[in-house]
Amino acid sequence: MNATATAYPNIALIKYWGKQDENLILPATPSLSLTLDVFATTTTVRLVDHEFDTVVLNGDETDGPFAERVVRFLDIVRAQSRNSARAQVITRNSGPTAAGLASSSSGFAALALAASTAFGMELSSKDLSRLARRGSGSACRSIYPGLSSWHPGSDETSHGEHIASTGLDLSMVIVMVNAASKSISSRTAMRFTTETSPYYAAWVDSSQTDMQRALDAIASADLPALGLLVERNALKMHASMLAADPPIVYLEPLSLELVRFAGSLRREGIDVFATMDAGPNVKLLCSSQDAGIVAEQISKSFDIETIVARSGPGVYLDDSAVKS
Ligand code: 2P0
Repeated sequence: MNATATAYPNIALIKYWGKQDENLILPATPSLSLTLDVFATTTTVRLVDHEFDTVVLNGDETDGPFAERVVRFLDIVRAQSRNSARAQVITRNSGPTAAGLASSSSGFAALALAASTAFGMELSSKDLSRLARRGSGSACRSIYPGLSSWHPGSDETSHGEHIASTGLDLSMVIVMVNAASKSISSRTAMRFTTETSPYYAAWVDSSQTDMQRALDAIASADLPALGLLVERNALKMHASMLAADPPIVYLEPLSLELVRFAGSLRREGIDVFATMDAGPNVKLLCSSQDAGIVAEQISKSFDIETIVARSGPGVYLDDSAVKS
């Protein structure tokens, strides 16, 4: 069978940074994210009569670390489906790859749905999320539209969950500080932080409280309360990385300038809050109503590209491309 699936990246509001189990990809902390409506990944999986899997990323056949991760993921799908066929995987990111813009979340969510379907499985959202988690932890949240959470637990219980929408209509203004691929993968950086940062235990500890407070702020549709938690949670994650050995410095001077700029917009009455992932790019969380003003204010003060992202859909099959 062939199957094609599309998924969108999610950006964490409360971050996943650190694992309890590297092999099963079980997180040390709870996390919360917004799936976006930009930078989709579309992936086709085709079962083939060959001895090897092949991987085509953005038009080029590849056999580097990304392809190795895809093959390891296909091994999990083969074991679950009891089907030993090899596959051709053709995947395309419409946004930058590995630039801290969550390409692995959309990538492994799309691959989980395309591969499980091509290998003959029909998984529930929960089981699809558990499978996507094995490819990349954050991918388990891109199964769902809009807001979703992910809790630590066992292989059975650790999966994404959709959070019903409340009165909040959230957007993110993505500020492209640098679209180049990161110099150190988030997986390796996470491991260095876990193993060497003296602040890691404090990070894990405070994540529990941040998560509960963020869920409460969402339930009461309180954007300022949510936003302040989001900004501080990101800075705490980066503080834990900065203290690792070797230090992990994803942020650039402009990233920090943009954090300050969000603060100055707040003083002018706009509810906008910065968050940064494993890269220098800054995402500004705000209401959808304010997203245009925020993007305009950035363009006036900085010579830099912005992209307005709204709440996006969960992973879906492109039925027209599914063939027996
Ligand atoms: C997140 N990030 O919650 C956090 C915040 C980056 C910073 O999830 O090792 O690519 O494949 O499970 O999912 C990036 O890590 O790591 C990430 P693996 P992943 O979105």
